[in-house]
Amino acid sequence: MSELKWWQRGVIYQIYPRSFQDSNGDGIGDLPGIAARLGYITALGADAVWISPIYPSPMADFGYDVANYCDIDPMFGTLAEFQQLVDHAHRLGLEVLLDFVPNHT
Ligand SMILES: [Ca+2]
Repeated sequence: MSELKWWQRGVIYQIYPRSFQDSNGDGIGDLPGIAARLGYITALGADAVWISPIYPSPMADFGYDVANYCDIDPMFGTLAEFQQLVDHAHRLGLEVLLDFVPNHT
């Protein structure tokens, strides 16, 4: 059992950002909202969070139609806010997974 990697034995909590937690009152969940709830997710016993697509997108398919894998859609926040989220997660001992849509095929 101890030879297994964290992703082989861990509990992964998947987050759909749009409906998870809005932090700025626009009605759309965002990265600061996720960051604000990481302690709660840790308390549930999760080892990692898996965040559904947060990349820039024309949103014809609610973010799964990714336009750029190297940035954050403004409705969810900024790259700086994403880095803050990752840093906060790591301080809590949480791993962070991002959705790579071609894996869905
Ligand atoms: Ca928002």
